[in-house]
Amino acid sequence: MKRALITGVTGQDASYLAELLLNKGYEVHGIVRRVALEDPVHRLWRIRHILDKITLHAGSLESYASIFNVVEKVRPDECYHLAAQSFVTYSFEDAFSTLNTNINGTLFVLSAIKEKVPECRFYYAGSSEMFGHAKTTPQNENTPFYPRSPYGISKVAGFDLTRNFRESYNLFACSGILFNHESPRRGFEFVTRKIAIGAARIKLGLDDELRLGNLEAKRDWGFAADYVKAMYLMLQQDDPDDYVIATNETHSVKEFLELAFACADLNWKDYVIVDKQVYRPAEVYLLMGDYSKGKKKLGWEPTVRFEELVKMMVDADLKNGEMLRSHT
Ligand code: G4F
Repeated sequence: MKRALITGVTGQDASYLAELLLNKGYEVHGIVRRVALEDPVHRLWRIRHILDKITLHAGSLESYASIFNVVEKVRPDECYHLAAQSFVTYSFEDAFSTLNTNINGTLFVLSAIKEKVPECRFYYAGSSEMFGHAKTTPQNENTPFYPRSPYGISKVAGFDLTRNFRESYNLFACSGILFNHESPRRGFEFVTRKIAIGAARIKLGLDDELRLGNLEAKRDWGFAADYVKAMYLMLQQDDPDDYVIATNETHSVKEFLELAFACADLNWKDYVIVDKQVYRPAEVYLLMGDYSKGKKKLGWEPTVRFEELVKMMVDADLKNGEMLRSHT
């Protein structure tokens, strides 16, 4: 039985990845912060349904010792490093902790693997935020990085560390350059979920407005459960490599908004307030990924497109009245 270790196991992607790996017969281990173990109702909701099938270990990306101990104990065949401070807005508010957690955390995981289980295959969660103010569209594996936030900068550093460990120590280390990927399990701070919940709360009479930032920004949005399949496939290849994972479509926040509110039979213009305070100090205006390398080498393709994704998210939140009432 293969053993997988997932950092950031309480997150959206990890919840889908853990399900996928369990279905494939893996023994699944996850690293979580101690605070999450102490508050399972709020912090483990995405993996509640599989808690009896996976093993959780307390650890922190801020402590090499804790990561080292878990890697030594689990001795994984595959490690999926998904943990990060992943909210771009927050990275402007606290660049120090974002850079510290994301860069050192990646270095700690890579170093522990190099020391204890150099044969372990390693996946790094890169991001389309690394392209930032890209000079060309669509972006592929050869597009130069131009990150526009401390988060994007931290992800470029993690990408470089991953490549460096591959080239220096012969680790089987891959980076997925994943474009935005969403689902009904998306965190509440990201724009897609904020819109889906906002539309549902307005529909149920719990709110009468929704405050958003830049509606003109364009993103390539896919379905998270599709994207974790690509992570898995990267670690099953003969050689380690880096891959763009995307849908090759781009849509504005405004398009998402229009469609989401229409799914709830609402007109967004009656409720949405554009608040300049929500704008970022530096915006990424346009992202669209060319996933042809992943399609050719991994045989990967997205199965859920934009309209279906928006509807899936809004429908899920409309059905979840109890959660909506407690959400502020
Ligand atoms: O949903 P977002 O916060 O996602 P963002 O910044 O693109 O980053 C996400 O995707 C990356 C992959 O490319 C990940 F690496 C990263 O960890 C994260 O998952 O914002 C999307 C767009 C931005 O242009 C933002 O300015 O929506 C715009 N926006 C407009 N109003 C808003 C809002 N974003 C948020 N979060 N909240 C708003 O009210």
